Amino acid sequence: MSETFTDAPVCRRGGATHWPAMTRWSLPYLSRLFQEEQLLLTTDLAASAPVRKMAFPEYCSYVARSGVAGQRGHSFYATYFQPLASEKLAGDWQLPGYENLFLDLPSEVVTQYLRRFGWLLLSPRDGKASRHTDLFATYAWLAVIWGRKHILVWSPQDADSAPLMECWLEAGDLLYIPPLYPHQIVNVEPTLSVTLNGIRRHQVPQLRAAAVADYAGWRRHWQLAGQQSLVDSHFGIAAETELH
Ligand SMILES: O=C(O)CCC(=O)C(=O)O
Repeated sequence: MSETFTDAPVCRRGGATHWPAMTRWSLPYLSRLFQEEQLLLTTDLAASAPVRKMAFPEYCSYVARSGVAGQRGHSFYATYFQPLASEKLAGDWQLPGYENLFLDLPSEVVTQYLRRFGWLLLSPRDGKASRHTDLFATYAWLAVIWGRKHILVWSPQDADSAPLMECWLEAGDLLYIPPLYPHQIVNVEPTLSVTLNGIRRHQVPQLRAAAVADYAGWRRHWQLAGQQSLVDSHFGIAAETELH
């Protein structure tokens, strides 16, 4: 299903409540599933480099402890935990139906896309992403599985003014953030969410410009996945970079 919607931030209350993840993805369940995983932790998902490593089960206990009354100062946040392409989670979550041209790529590239543009975000209370815009001028959707987030979104044209949107996102809620809209997120409770970046047809020129402007970053992103030339041709980036 493809959904028409304007390029403005939109919160869809209860948009993900039907996902099996809502009842399945408890901390003990995920801890068992990813017990071999090592996470890189940062103190600000949007701004700081990783500061330490932690085994996934240990991080789950850390997240749980942060929710206990009187416990403060749990600010480590796991970066780049990207299991959306994982068979272990398949069927538990759904694409919300926003138009997304990455999904028109061949299936092996779509798998790499889900790995590189999809995140399972597991945050302790107070885990944060300071104000930022998302990579390569992509939009993002974000669904909360459990917990609560405080979110501010600014208009790109008016980024120095008051936020355009303030909302508290709760279990089952789904948020759409358009490309280049600055946003800031604080997890006010231990929170599990899923986010995926995508691109709509009319946004492709913005993606192309951003990818050409940071071609080294774009290349790193897709070279690791071994799919760079295919993705470049799909979005007309190959033609642009030949000109520059
Ligand atoms: O939800 C969060 O905690 C941060 C997510 C975010 O801002 C992003 O993935 O760009």
